[in-house]
Amino acid sequence: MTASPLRIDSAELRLVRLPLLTPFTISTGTMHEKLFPLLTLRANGLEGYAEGVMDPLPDYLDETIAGSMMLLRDVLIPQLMGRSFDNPAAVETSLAHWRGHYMTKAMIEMAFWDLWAKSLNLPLKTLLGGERDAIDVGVSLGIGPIDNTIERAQRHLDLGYRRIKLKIMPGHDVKLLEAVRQALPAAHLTVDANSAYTLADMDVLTALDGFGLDYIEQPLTWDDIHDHAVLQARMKTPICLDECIRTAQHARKALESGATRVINIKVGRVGGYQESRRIHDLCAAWSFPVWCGGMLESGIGRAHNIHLSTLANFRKPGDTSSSSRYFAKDIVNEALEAKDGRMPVPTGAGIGVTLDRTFLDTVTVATERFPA
Ligand code: OSB
Ligand code: MG
Repeated sequence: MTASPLRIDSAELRLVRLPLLTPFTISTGTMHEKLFPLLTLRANGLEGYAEGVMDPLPDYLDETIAGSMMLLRDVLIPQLMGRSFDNPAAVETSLAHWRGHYMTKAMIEMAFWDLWAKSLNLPLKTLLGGERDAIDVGVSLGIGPIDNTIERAQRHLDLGYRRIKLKIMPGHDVKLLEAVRQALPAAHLTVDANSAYTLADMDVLTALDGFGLDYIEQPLTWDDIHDHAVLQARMKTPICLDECIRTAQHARKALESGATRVINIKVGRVGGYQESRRIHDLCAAWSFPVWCGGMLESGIGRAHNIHLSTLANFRKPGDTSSSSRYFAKDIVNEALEAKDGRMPVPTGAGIGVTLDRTFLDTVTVATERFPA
């Protein structure tokens, strides 16, 4: 395949607000709506799309929507205008000078991959080296009353979802798991604490070993790999890192120190597909699996997550469940719906989904165009 360079001639940055069908509660707080920046890059009459996974406030990780949009508007997008890139690696190199801001840089890298795949008239998964036509998915269930959580877990297992992830926090952990495990003895269960515990909670954390969990996701502080290594040495259940892993270097240190045995890769969290593939390959070399997490994305981010999940070492079900679980209406025309716990990979060029522009306009809070 021979690709010609793509010259970025214009861009659009929107802030989009989609109401959530049900509020989503994790240890750090409750989300009532999905607010996100949506980036369009244009070249050769084609458009590439990506959405940002940062929250309004720095409560999951340290990036924010306001900070991200400032950086995109004032620095990153103006630097792209009129420039030609041979491939995604050249885009990544052009962003390498800037420290941190992995979610913000991911938006540009991901939108370029979509554009590049469209210019070659290929599905993104093909360019990434993915094989599958559908991916295994589970669901992530927010914090709620125990009875209601069991009912939701049962309903999603009945729909065929391959694994149930329960959000936990201090005071909402061992009792929850006793009840859920009793009701669902054979289910693939995991928990995600979003950094709510410390090593002072060792008794509660080691008690989680008794519930046959596939793994325990990000129990400790968001940027503390070392303490996860201390904890893993005391637990049988594999630790899965999410927040701690922003780069392949973080992944290497976590693997070498014994802090993790499975990694949740979110392409929007780690700066894009190239860093995602490095983390994926590194885990494969250690014979540890990865899986694809989610951030309640719209159809744009959801389609990106699906393509990433086609790589071979995504060996555990991801969080990319049906769009209709989150939104009454999505901003893409194509349905992204799982059947029997399998999410089909969109087959069109690029990410394979198109914007419903009429609906998108009704949920757009602000739009900026480049050049202005
Ligand atoms: O830790 O994986 C997480 C949602 C918001 C913030 C953090 C996380 C999540 C989820 C939801 O678990 C996954 C999804 O359904 O998209
Ligand atoms: Mg998580």
